[in-house]
Amino acid sequence: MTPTPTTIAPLSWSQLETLTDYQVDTVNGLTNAQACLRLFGMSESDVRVTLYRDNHAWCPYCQKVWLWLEEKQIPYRIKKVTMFCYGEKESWYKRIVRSGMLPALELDGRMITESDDILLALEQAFGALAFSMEDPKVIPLRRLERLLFRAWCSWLCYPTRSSREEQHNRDQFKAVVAKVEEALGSTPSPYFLDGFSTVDVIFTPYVERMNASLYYYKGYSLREENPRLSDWFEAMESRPTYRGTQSDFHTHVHDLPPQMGGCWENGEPQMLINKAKVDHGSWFGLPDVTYPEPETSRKEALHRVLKHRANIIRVNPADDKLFDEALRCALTYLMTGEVCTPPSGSDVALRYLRDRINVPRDMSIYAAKRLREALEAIAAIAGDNQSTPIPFNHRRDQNPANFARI
Ligand SMILES: N[C@@H](CCC(=O)N[C@@H](CS)C(=O)NCC(=O)O)C(=O)O
Repeated sequence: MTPTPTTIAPLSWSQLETLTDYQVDTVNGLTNAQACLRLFGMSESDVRVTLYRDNHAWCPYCQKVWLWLEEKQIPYRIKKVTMFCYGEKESWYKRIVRSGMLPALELDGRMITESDDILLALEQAFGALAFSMEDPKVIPLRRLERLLFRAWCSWLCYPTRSSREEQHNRDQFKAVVAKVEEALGSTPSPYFLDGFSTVDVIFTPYVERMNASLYYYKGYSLREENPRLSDWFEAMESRPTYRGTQSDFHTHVHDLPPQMGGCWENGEPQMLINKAKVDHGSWFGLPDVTYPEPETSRKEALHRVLKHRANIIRVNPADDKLFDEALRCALTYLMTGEVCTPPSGSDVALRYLRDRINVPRDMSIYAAKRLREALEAIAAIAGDNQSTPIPFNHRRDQNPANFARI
């Protein structure tokens, strides 16, 4: 709903600064995407590990290793690298990993690539995460995860010539999901084995991406249609480690196409409804998150925008002065609920930013929802023009070179 505009002036940047005291201890606090060093209360001399992961905190194989390290509380450094579809790969990284592939991990000076090999090496050095990757209980579940991955790709990433083919791919995927439901139901815990373990870490990245992409491109809600997976997601969301790595629907559905070589919409009525919700809101109530919203979400969103505001304004296609004022209108609304009229023509600029908030790279899931909501509410006063579409073959509109490496 469009709020009724008033004539109040937007707050100044210095007034906005007084409205947030949001702070996180990136080094010793909860799991977060901004950290470059994680110590868990230990000292820097205890660090034996460096994780090389993508700048966007999006790469699924990186998320697997990241989550494992956070769960085991292994002190580590993080070095962030650009993925090909976002910009130029850093030459220093290509010198250590020629393919440029992520993740990579340095353990006691030894470089390791391939996420499974990384987890095996970490297990050897620090012990297993409840069960070893090679435990006879774990191996069939690892195979099941790959089976699910392949069924998902077959449905999502190839165009179909008929509705029969589409139905066939959907049925194939759902048949594997039934096996996952059975595996989850075979223990009393909501996790795959008796308690949380490495198996849950292995399933997390792609099940999260499946939930988002099938909702948006196929009108199928993995999390809502499968009771065991629903309980599993809820159990995962009870863990601050997972919450810190968790992305949202908007980020995933627009990051996946260049990575996967395309994602294909089926055009069905439910799909069209879901797509409109993810792209245009309301972002609350989407099945990408179910834990309650933290009280700090608005303050977090404001804090993150303030920190990067010069670059946010610079990369926006609109005139800097116009966007500066429009952005302050949106932030004033975010923090006070007061509605100010944005400059005319700023609808496109506000929606450009709305469509480029990346979770968890920029902020956590609820902070992003609040910020998108405020940007859209103020944009709607200025007009109904949409921003330049998000590219499908690359995401160089998100080139990290435009932002400080923090
Ligand atoms: N089998 C590898 C796969 C890793 C992988 O595919 N990484 C992708 C990102 S998800 C990558 O680094 N691509 C190069 C790039 O995008 O820059 C593993 O398990 O680590």
